[in-house]
Amino acid sequence: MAPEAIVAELRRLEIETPSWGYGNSGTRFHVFPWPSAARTPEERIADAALVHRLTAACPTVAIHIPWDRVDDWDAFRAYAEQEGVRIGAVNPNLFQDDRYRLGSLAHPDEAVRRLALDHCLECVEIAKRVGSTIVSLWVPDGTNYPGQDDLRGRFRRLAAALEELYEALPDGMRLLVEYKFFEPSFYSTDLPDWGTAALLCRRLGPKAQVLVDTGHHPQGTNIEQIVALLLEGGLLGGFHFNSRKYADDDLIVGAIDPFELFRIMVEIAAARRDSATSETAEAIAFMIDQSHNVEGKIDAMIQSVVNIQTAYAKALLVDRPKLDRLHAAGDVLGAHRVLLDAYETDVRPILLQLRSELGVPADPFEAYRAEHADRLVRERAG
Ligand code: LRH
Ligand code: MN
Repeated sequence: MAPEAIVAELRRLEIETPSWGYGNSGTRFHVFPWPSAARTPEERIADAALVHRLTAACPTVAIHIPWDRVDDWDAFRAYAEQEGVRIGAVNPNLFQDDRYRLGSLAHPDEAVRRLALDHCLECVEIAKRVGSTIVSLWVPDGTNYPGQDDLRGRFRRLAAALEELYEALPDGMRLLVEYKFFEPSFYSTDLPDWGTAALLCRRLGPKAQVLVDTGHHPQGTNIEQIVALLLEGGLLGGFHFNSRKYADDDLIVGAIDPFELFRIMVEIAAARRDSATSETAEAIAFMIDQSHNVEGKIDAMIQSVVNIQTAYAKALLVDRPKLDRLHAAGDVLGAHRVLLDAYETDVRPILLQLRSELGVPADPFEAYRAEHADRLVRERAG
């Protein structure tokens, strides 16, 4: 693809940032406060809007309930739009209530399942109020010991709850189902992998699709193959981009394994060129889900956006016709080297062209540090 065509494709790449990525966050060991970290839903929106002003690539911000609960959703929506962003995916929270000890939607007790489902249904109502078209659901449920509960019984309870939630979705709204192979449960997880998520989404209907969080797989998992299969099945709804070395580390996307991120974006670029999968591939929600424990929040988010744009630009450079020819010829290394050629190409000139066309700083990371970092520390002191 020619550089100007790649710039045109990059202009269409919208990346949603997570409100929770702008606040102080940490591990169970400690939360290190960052002087300019956002403290309120409004400050988190303002920081997301600043990232959008500096990159022109992040027009929406995901919210998490109750972390971002406000009294007046109309005013909150208006504030976001006045700041230049829209509210994106609404994320229910099924992991921070004492009553969820044995689970939420899969809990043995009907009353607790009702409580959890009512929270998810409230998130559908919030999505309607703020103009969001996505409810992004991670179900943390599971067990810690063999025999603790009936694994098929838990699945049936989860499926029944999701059916009721699905019925509440208005047209035009999607339910993204996020899987994770372990944590906070350490023996079984009721929604552990893409297969279980796909099974549930097929049962629910076309408004339900699978969300791939890149930190939610066992070591060694071929995530780009999962992405390819979900695209082939019309089931890939979105991503929670981050990276990890060990477990669900939620580090900056592309920081640990940029070649993996490139391979994922290669599958997306290919699917967008294929009429059999382009509709699904065009509707993918590219969302970031990270926790910035020892670094600045806004500059970390900007670096994440740059890493995703870089990986996608390299993916768009893959010489498809040559690759198809070498696939047909069975030229193993010839085909492999077509990907290497693209991956090893410096796309920074293309990204500079993109930013000049979009009227944003040539280096948004440095622009943030030079023009905003100290101001925010002063404004948020005390
Ligand atoms: C779970 C998860 C989920 C969010 C949470 C912040 O690990 O990825 O997407 O709700 O992180
Ligand atoms: Mn996630």
